[in-house]
Amino acid sequence: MKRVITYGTFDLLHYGHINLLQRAKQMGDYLIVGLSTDRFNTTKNKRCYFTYSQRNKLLESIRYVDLVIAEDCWEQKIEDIKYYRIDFFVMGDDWKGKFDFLRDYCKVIYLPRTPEISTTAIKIHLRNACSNGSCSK
Ligand code: C2G
Repeated sequence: MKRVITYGTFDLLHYGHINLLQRAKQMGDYLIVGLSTDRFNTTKNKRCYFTYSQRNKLLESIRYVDLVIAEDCWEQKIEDIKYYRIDFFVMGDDWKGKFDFLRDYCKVIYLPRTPEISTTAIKIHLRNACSNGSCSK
């Protein structure tokens, strides 16, 4: 059984996230997602719309995802890879090079991001729509 892991915040879940998770799962047979906790997100300077438990619920509903674990710090990845006997570490290529040190423990793969969508873009679009009165309340 080939085991894959990826990490992220996955706030305001969108099809760019799903594209990543789908391709990550295709690398093997079992996909683990390290989901950033609310506390860890503050260190990433990310303010989430959904809480950890809400984001966890969404991720666990995705058929590509087999297990969700908490990502609470940058330093846990090596231990996670050892503990879960990971074969592939997969991230979007906005992280290209940042996790090459994990090559000592498993294969590291960076996949092309889905370019036109992001959680930040969604927030900006909605903020602009609401400020010019075009969002229905
Ligand atoms: N992603 C993507 N295409 C997008 C948006 C995101 O492929 N349009 C990918 C990212 O490259 C990442 C994953 O989806 O691999 C999750 O993205 P985020 O939730 O933004 O995660 P991030 O804040 O980058 O946290 O330790 C790693 C960090 O936790 C990653």
